[in-house]
Amino acid sequence: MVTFVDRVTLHLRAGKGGNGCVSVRREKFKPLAGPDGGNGGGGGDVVLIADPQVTTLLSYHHSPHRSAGNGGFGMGDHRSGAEGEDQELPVPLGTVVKDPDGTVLVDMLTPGMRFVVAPGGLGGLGNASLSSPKRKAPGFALLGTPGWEGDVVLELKTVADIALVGFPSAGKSSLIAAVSAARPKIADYPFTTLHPNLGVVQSGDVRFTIADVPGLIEGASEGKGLGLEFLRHVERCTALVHVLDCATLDPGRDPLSDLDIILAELGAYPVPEGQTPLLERPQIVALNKIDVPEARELADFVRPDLEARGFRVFEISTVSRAGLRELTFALADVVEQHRLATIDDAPVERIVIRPQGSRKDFEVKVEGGTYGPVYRILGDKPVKWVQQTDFQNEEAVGYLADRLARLGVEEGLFRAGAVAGATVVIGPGDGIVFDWEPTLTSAAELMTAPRGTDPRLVQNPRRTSSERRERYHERMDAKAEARAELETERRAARAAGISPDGDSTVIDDEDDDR
Ligand SMILES: Nc1nc2c(ncn2[C@@H]2O[C@H](COP(=O)(O)OP(=O)(O)OP(=O)(O)O)[C@@H](O)[C@H]2O)c(=O)[nH]1
Ligand SMILES: [Mg+2]
Repeated sequence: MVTFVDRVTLHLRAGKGGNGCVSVRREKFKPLAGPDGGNGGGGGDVVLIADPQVTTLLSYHHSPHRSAGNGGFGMGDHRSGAEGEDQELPVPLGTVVKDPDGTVLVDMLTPGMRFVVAPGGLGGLGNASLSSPKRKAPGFALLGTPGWEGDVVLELKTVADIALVGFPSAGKSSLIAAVSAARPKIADYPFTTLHPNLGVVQSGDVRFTIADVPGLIEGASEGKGLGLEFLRHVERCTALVHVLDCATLDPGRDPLSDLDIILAELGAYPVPEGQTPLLERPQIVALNKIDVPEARELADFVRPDLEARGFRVFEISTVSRAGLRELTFALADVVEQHRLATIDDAPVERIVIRPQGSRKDFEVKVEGGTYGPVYRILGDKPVKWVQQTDFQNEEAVGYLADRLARLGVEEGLFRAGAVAGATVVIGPGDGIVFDWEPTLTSAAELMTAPRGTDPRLVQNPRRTSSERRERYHERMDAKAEARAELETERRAARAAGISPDGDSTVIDDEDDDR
């Protein structure tokens, strides 16, 4: 089985950002001279670069896992962590980058064009950067966030002005070899060409590119032969050349019926939206192999028919080079015309940025769970902030609560109907789960507490005065109840004529009340 390397799936991992540092400066007579923890370095990006020197995706086929370097940790004395090293991946011109769902992310058309396909994570801020007039010595730093991780699909679409189409062994590769410096494989068995060849033709002062595609046969649109898969390489061509074999000895084949079959197959090829269908582009017929006498006769015979159908017809031989000059001049003309016509609406470089999620900062989604509703907070910022939080450090958790509150998450939860104790999840999937405690909103800056702690997270063992009052009332009610019970018992005993021997407690109790 032959492997075609014009489509690969890359597994990418950008670098993780380095963690920020918690450090306090010490001086001889000033042991706590302010925070000096440096920031973590950013994670390296994975960058695609359109490189004219690269012609295949072969290297990515062999090693599809690529990753960029992690950022270094921040250090004391305001030293920042090192930036993670970028991973630069050169790709051929005409590479289309898609996400696994098939959405086009970018078209690498201009030489030198760079596209950050997997952005690195952010470095975490150190406690020096986190300090503010209100929070003079933070006892925490932010963690670095993970870099982008996922798959993208690279698809190579050869960018050629002219595409050669035709049956296997019609002489397409021979024609490229005859008019350009390209040296594709040529042989007299079908399907010699397994992936497109590209040649550059200089005709007068016009320079254009010409590509062949593997031979087409009847039923190619249903996958026969090599199928129509390779036609995506000619999607962007200006014009098509039908190379017709006039010297074939196959019974039942002649240039006219060959052309009809190819036309039917090309008509079945769906071009991407916004592009001209293949059959509506300029088409030229090249009757090949006229160095063979019978072929020349046949060519002369079918020529009027083809011209009557509106095709420009050239009789050529790639062996004797007959008719090649005329053909290349005609092709140069078509390309030139097309270039002049499209000069105004030159393709604007369109870079589709990776979908950024929702436009709003965050959204609250209510989901049903086994133990009541789950409130899911989705949004780039909250998810990023959670990634930056060191959950071992209460002060850092308090800082997260403040940031969420400032973004309006508390309010959003209220509006979604959340009550205290509700289950809240931040981020997609399992995310970070916690029980909602609305009191966390109050500003941390107003409280004083040792570094690394946040008083709002400490469970206070002392009862509040309202709690104490409640307890007192409860006790009093219970007492009154017990007294009423004893009273009824005593009455019952008296009525039954039993001497009130064991009544001392009741008497005591009455004494107490007086
Ligand atoms: N006599 C003669 N033979 C030719 C001419 N052009 C090509 N051939 C022969 O035809 C055969 C097929 O040529 P290729 O150029 O490989 O044909 P192709 O269209 O690229 O074929 P596939 O790649 O299989 O689709 C080879 O044996 C060539 O030598 C020509 O002008 N005259
Ligand atoms: Mg070929």
